[in-house]
Amino acid sequence: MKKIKSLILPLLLVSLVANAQETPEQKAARMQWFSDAKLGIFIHYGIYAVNGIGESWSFHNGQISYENYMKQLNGFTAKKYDPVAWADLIAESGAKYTVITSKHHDGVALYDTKMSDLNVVKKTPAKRDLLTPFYKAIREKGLKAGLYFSLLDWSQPDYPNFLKNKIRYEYKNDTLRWNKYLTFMNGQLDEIATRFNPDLWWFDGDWEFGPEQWKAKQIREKLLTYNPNTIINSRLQGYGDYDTPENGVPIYRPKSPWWELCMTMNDSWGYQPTDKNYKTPNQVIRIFADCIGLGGNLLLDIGPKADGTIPEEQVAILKELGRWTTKHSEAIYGTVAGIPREWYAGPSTLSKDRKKLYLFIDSKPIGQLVVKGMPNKVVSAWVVGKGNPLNFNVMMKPWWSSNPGLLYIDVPEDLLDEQVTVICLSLETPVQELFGN
Ligand code: H79
Repeated sequence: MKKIKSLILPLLLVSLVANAQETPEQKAARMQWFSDAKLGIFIHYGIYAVNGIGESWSFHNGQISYENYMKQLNGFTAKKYDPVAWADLIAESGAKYTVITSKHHDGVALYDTKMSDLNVVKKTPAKRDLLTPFYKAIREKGLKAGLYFSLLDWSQPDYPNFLKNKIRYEYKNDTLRWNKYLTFMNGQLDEIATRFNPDLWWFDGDWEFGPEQWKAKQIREKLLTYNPNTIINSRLQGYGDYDTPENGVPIYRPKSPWWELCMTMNDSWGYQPTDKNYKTPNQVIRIFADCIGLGGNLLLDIGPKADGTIPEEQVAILKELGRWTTKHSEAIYGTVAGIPREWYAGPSTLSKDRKKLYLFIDSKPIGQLVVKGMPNKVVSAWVVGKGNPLNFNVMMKPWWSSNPGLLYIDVPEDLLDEQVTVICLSLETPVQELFGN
């Protein structure tokens, strides 16, 4: 008994400390890398790439039978999978973190889970754990590593839901069986936490049950006990750290100070060769500017092929994004949300000391740029990534008026970027925090 007590007590203490209510300052410190990172790359890699069909949803919604969906296991080779090349490309894009599917709703784990045979090591010709070498490569690059994990598992025999019109059992009629599922799921969470120690947990599929059923609070406490610095997305029934709008660009600033838009490059999360509806690099970059201008991050998705190669359209977008983020890095990383659109009709960011204002010019200007209503005096202006000084003048500011007037800035056409030009205004005083950023 004494022995057991001596084991349990330290564990209890550690968990109490980890779960003690965080102060806002402590939370801000935990979230700091995420706030500064701005760009992440999401990876949906799974057996759905074999036929190039919808990830998990295709069988759930009856577009393909479960049996035929699972036949894709036999074609998942990962033959040309090169995690170092993936990490290089992700770093080149300017992303500071990545989130990869450890297991989608179809239940196929990308690592050698001991909780079930349904994993790429046991059930596919890939025959190996694909996550470990990727995590190694990502961390060697100094990037943060996140993991996507589906709470729901439509393949697990003890999970109540299966197909859209076919359930295994009614949850409330068999809580014993549900608890078996929770044991299984928590077993996988324990494996992932101890094996990979993610910097970020990206949950999905929480909508099928409520916080009490998932025991969401306990999940959160457990993950923070494993790693007090980890970050959890919002899809844990109210127990996450930041908001995750999906495929919808916010127009107004979201309420949460931390948020991340997850977005597909075409209309698919996984590899679907028939889906050629790709956003152009220009569209992606402008959406990215919109996100960071509103204080958020962009988690941009790629869907590798079953052999592990990344489709060329996706590579092209990442490379052009990389050119642009490298050139404009000072306007991106470590910044905060910019000034309101009433002041400047485009996205903008501010340096942390709020004395450098970055204006994103996301279409070709006719005449001068104009900033209206900003009381801070401009000391100098230049083109980011080039350094050319810019002329500017203030009009309509009578000496007796408190109206800041109109600030006009010349932006010569030959200085424009092919995608989005960024100019920096160095200010005499910091922009006031009027908008909660
Ligand atoms: O992994 C990708 C998608 O497979 C997965 N999340 C991204 C990152 C995803 N797809 N859809 N969803 C998540 C949300 C789905 C919501 C719905 Fe519903 C499920 C719409 C209809 C069924 C929830 C339940 C909302 C309405 C009912």
